[in-house]
Amino acid sequence: MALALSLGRRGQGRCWPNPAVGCVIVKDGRIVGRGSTAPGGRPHAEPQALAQAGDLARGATAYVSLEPCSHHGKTPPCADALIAAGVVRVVVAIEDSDPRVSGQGLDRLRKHGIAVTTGVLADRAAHDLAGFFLKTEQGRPMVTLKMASSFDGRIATATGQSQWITGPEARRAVHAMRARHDAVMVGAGTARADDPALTVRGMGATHQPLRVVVSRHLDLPLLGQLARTAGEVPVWLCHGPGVDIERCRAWEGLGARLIPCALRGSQLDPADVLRQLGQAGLTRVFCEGGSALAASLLGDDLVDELVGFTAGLAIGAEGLPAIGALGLGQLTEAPRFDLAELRTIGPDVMARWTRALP
Ligand code: AOF
Ligand code: ZN
Repeated sequence: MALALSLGRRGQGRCWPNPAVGCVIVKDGRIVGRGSTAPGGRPHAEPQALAQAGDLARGATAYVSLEPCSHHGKTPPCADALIAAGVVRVVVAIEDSDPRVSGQGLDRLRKHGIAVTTGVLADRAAHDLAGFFLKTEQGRPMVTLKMASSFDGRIATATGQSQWITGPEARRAVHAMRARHDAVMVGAGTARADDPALTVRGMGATHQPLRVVVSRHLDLPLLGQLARTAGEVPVWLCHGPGVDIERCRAWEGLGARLIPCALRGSQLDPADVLRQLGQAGLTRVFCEGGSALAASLLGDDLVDELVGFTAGLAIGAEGLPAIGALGLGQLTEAPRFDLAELRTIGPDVMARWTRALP
C-alpha cells in the first residue's frame, strides 16, 4: 500500500478534477503490475496496473489507494475491471467520497466473492487525497499557504525588496511543491509588486500548474510575466463585479480565463473564490501570498496546510509582514496548526503544519 500511495502521489497536480490514485498488483509475493491515474484523470490507476499484470492478475491481490470506482463514467468501472481480471483480494486505503462511488465499489467487489480489506494506511491516503475529498465534500480545493520569510516574519523590506530572503535550495523546493499542485495562486498586490511568473523552473520537463490571480479590480500589469506567458501556461483571474470591460477583453485576448466571484463587503469573498475554483475542478491550490490574500484565507479558516521557509535574517517592523491583519482579540481565536514536518534546507528552515482534516 505504501507503494500504491507513492504511485498515486506522482499524479498530484495533474489529475484534477480526479484524484491521483495508485494501484499495485501482487501475485505470489511478487509485484506484477503498477499503475497511477493518468494526467487529466483518465485512465484510472487500476486498468493500467491490470494491463501490466496481464494473465498474472488471475488469483492476485490488488492494493489501491482509493476505493475502485463503480460508476460508468468516461471509462468503465474499475471494480468491474478487477472482477473480470480474476483478482481474488482487493486492499483499499480509503473509501471514495464521490457520491457515484462511495461504498458501492466495495459492495460490487464483495458481491463477486472478492475479499476486501479497507483502512490500510488510511491516514496517509486521507492526506494525499485531501484536495479531492475537500472538493467532493465541501466544494473547494485544498489550500496550502506557503511563505518564505525572515526570522521576524517579513516578506520584503519597506522599499519592497524581497529577492532573495531564502536561499536557492529553498526556492528549488518551492518549485518542486508547485509541480505537485493543480494551481499556484497569488493576490493582485503580489502580482503587481513582484511580477512573478509562478511557473515551475529548473526541474526538467515537468508539469506546469496553472496560475490563479485573485484581483478584485483586475488591475494587473498587461506587460508583466503572467501576461506574457498566458498563452503557454493557463492564467485564471478571479475578479469582482463591475470590472472595466477593456481590461477583461485585454486579458481574454491574451488567453486568460476570467472567473467572476462574489464580494463580501468591499473585498472578494475568499470562500466564493475557492468555491469557483472547486467548481472549475481544482483540487490542490498552492497559495504564495501576499499578505492580504493570506489574511483573508486564514481569517475564514480556508487554509489546510502551512509551509514556511524561514531565513536567518531580521528585517524589522518597517518590513512587509507575511500575513495582514486578522483582527484577533484572543489568542484562542488564532488559527492553529499541527507541526507535520521540520527540516533544514540549505541555510534555511522548512516547517510544514497541517490543519486537522475532515
Ligand atoms: C478509481 N481509480 O485511478 C481514480 C478514481 O470522470 P471519471 O469517469 O473518470 O470518474 C472520476 C471519478 O472516479 C472520481 O470522482 C473518483 O470518484 C474516481 N477516481 N477511481 O477507481 C482511479 N482516479
Ligand atoms: Zn476507476
